[in-house]
Formats: sequence, structure tokens, C-alpha cells
Amino acid sequence: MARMTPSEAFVETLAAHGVTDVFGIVGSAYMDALDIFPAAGIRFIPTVHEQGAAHMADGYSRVSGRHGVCIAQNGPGITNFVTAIAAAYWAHSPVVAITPETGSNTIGLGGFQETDQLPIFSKITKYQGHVNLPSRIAEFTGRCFDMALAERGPTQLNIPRNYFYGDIDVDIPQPRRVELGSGGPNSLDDAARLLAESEFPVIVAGGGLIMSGGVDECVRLAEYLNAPVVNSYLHNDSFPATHPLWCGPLGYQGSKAGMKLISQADVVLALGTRLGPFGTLPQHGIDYWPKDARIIQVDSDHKMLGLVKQISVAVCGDARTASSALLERLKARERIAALQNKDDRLAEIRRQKEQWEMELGQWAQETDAWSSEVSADDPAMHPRQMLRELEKAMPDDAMVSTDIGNICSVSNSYLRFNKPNSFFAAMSFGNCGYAFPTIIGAKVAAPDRPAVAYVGDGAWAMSMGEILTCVRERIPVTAVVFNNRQWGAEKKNQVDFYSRRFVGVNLDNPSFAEIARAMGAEGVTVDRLDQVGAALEKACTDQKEGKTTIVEMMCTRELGDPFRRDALSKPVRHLEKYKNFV
Ligand SMILES: Cc1ncc(C[n+]2csc(CCOP(=O)(O)OP(=O)(O)O)c2C)c(N)n1
Ligand SMILES: [Mg+2]
Repeated sequence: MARMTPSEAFVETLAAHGVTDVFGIVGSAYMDALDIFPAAGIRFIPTVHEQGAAHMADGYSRVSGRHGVCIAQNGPGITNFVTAIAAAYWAHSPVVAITPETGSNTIGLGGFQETDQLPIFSKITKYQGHVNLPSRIAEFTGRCFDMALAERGPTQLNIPRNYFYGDIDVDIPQPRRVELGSGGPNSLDDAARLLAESEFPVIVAGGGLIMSGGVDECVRLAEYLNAPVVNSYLHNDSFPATHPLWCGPLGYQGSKAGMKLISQADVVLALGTRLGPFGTLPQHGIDYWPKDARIIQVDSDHKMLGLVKQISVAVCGDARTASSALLERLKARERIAALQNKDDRLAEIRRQKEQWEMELGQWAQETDAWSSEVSADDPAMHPRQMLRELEKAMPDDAMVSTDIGNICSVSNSYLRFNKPNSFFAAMSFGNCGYAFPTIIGAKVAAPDRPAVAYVGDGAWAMSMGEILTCVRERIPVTAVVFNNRQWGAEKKNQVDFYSRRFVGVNLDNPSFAEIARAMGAEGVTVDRLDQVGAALEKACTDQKEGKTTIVEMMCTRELGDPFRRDALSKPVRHLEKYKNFV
């Protein structure tokens, strides 16, 4: 044991766990520890808003597989974390939120910047470590790091601010890494038997597959079975898009090819996905989920097994090693039914993919009545055409984050990746304002990769303050802002369900390119399709020179399919004064 202060023990534990970057806003609560960050080799990245800091920690962890770390002032600094930690929870990101709190010497007296910080995060963290004694600060710090990785989600390290001071005797804990197995041998046998007997197996590649580092193993398994592979919703980077067996993402604005193929499955192998309810809803008018198929679900978290869909076989294991274990078992079998009819199935895969590509290529604009009306005399770009141009110009190796909104959702069909850890959508928490700070964090972790955020104009105004972080800290990224002068995704509901009675959905924007320039970044306005690709390419190239660019895309007000057709219904009014509001 060595004698040190709790601040030193805390910082030494961060360093022992490989922390090199921490996002946050400075505060007196932890200044004694912050003071020695540089000496411990830790870069503190000051942000504009604590929500931005926590999203950055999320993006950092999503691209690197390492912890993302954020810290802030007790009270308001910490409550500013909440939305971003909830987002990280649903993205399964190992973020450690360090939350200094009111000193134990005055807690409960209603002092300055006091709020009960543990209940607030209790439902959006996998573990909460509360330092109840200064001498235990290193122990709790280490445990928060271990738990975040093992449980795949944010943890909270709550430290009464007076506990950074004093003298303690302490051992610095080393990281504990837990190796996951492939699952129980009986369940793997059952799964292999089902797969061997299947005439039309389809694999759903989920986020857990990416996190396990198992995309290559999944490719080998799919190739052995000649099985089509679909990405689970918003995990378009879970299988290489150039592979002949890749059939695109399920879910909102996903791939019709993938949907039509999975609808024919007799066995579905779900690798690292809980098959979330939103990600398997009918789309494009296709109710594609194969209700009679037998489902094998592989997940390292037993609580996800059979949670959403009824399953036939539950494998509690790591998606990577389970894929290998299944392949071994299949190779040992005499007969694989899917090998008998593989030529027919491969032809069907090609046919469905060609059809969908052709449809996408010709899908120039939305054709519903509202979209046709508003785009008729508008010289601005049709979103789909613009997204296609962006797709063509997207550099290899790019990291892309997407926000929540109509155009961002439509982009799902136009985002293809050949490498895992490339796509960072706002996941199930679905908060506007996610994409921009998240890509900033990703860029810190992977400075050599082009970093691109797709953001609607409404969500942009929420998050654009972080341009200052990019400029000040020289973290060069590209934000592509879809300026359609509206909160489009919500407006779509008022078009479809509320007879175009628009409340709170129209935006009157200043020039976002000009704002960007005033903030010290580059700003470009694009209103012609033939400028889209070049603008993206230049912005990405300029990242090498340290430049952040905001590319403002002027889009028509047309709107793609609504987000939650399942969740809305035509209004019913009983009171006389509201009788016209139907
Ligand atoms: C923090 C937050 N507030 C509100 C919403 C509800 N919401 C979902 S989509 C959306 C509209 C997004 O508009 P914009 O960013 O302009 O993109 P567009 O839909 O126009 O493409 C809103 C307000 C949300 N998801 N998150
Ligand atoms: Mg908009």
C-alpha cells in the first residue's frame, strides 16, 4: 500500500484503467483531481455543455471499445448528463460518468448545487459506485470501470466532493477483464441441429456481434450456410455491405431486400440482438417478420433471451465465440439442408438485392400528397437524391453518426459500411441532438478516420454549440445539416393524423453556414445535387488539416414515411369547442 491523497488514488486508478481522455466542464468539486490529470497523461477535453461531454464519451467508447469518461460539477453539471447517459445506456456504451456531489459534511442541508445524484441515474446505469469513505475511492473507481465493460453500459461513480482530500493508504486496482464463453454445449447443439435442418436460414447481425468483435466469424458462418445476413436496426456496420450475402438493415426505412428475404426464413439466427420491438415493425407496408420461423437467439446477457420475440433456442454466450462454435458443429454434421438448395437461395438473394437497388436508384422523391405539393415549386434538393449523392461520396473508413429526424431516418437505406464500429446512430433512446457531439467523441478516439454527423436542422440548433469544442480543441469533424426548415419527423404526424394543423413544427432558420463561420469553423451551403459529393469530400479531406466543416444541405419540405405509424391514431374529441379538431 502507498500513502496518497484520494485525488491521487482516483487519478492513478483512471490511468491504470487506460484512461487518456476525459470530457467535461471544469468545476470546483473535482478541481483537486483535475489539477493532476495532465501529469497522469490524461487529456481533459472541455466541452460547451455537459450533455455534449457525455455524448462524446459515448462516441469515444463506441468506436474504440474502450471506456468513455465524463466528469462535471456537482448538481447542475451532473443533471446535464442525464439525457446523454440514458442514450449511452440504450447504445450499450461503456461510459463512466463521474459525478462529484455535495460534500458529506453538508449534505441534506440544502446547500449549494445539491441534489440526490444516485436516484437520478439509477435506471440508466448498469452500476452505481458511491464512495462512502475517502479510503475506498480507488476501489469504487476501479469497479465502475470493470462493470461498465462487463455489463456493457454506463456506470456512475459518485464522489462526495470533500472526499478528494486527506491521506489514505491504498492499492491501485488493476483492470479486471472477464472472458465470455460461447454458451452452454446443449444449447449450441440444439442451435446447430436447427441450422443444419433449415432450408432457408437467415442471420440477423446485431450490435452485440460488433461489440464481441465477431463480424468475421459471422461472415464465415454465413458463407458456410450460404445464408443471407441482415443488419439489425441501426447496426448497418454489423456485416460488410460489399459482401454478396449482405442484404441490408431491417427496421424503419430499412432494406426491402432484407425484409423480403427474412420473411421466407424457416430459421432465424439472431446474433447479439434483442430483436427490439421498434426494429422489427412492419416497414414499406411489408409485415416481414417470419411468424412461423424457429428463432435461435445468441446474447451474452441472459435477460435479453426471449425478451421480445418467442424463441426456440436460447444461447447465453458471446456472439463471436458462439458463431465459431456453431460453425464447428455444422462442419461436423453429415447433412446441411441449406447446402442442397443453395443455388436457388443465392439466386433469390441476388434478385431481391437487384430489385431493391433499382427501386432505391429510381426513388427520386416522396410521392404522397403533402410531399408533392411542397416540393413542386421548391428549387431545393429532394432529400433522397441528396442522400444518394452523399452515399456515393462517403470516404472508405468513414465513421458516421446520425440523429433523430425524418431525413436522418430515410438515410438508413443509404448508409453502408464494410467495417464494424463505423455507424453511431442515436439508438433506442432516440434523442435529438445526439449525432454531433457523438461524432466529436469518436474523432478523439479515432483521429485518422473521417468523421461525419448527419443532423436535421432542428436537432442541429440543439447541438451546434459544440462547434466551439471542435475549434478550440482542434477536433476536426464534418456535420451535414439537413435544412428543411421544420421539425420534419413530428410534422409528418401532423400531416398524417392532424389534418395539417401545424403546431410548433415550422422553423425559421438563420444561415447555419454563416453561424459556423462566425464560430471559427468552415461553413458551406449546398443547394444543388451536383455539389453534394464534392462538398462532402472536401470537408472530409479538410479534416486532415484540422478543419471542422458544417455542410448545410438545402432540402425541400417533403417527408418520408412516419416514424411511429404504430403509435398514433386519428384524434377523437368529445368537447364541443374542439369538435373541429379531428
Ligand atoms: C430531445 C428530443 N426532443 C424532441 C424529440 C421529438 N422529435 C423526434 S424527431 C423530431 C424532429 C426532428 O427535426 P429535425 O432535426 O429538423 O429533422 P427532420 O425531421 O426535419 O429531418 C423531434 C422534435 C426527440 N426525439 N428528442
Ligand atoms: Mg428539419
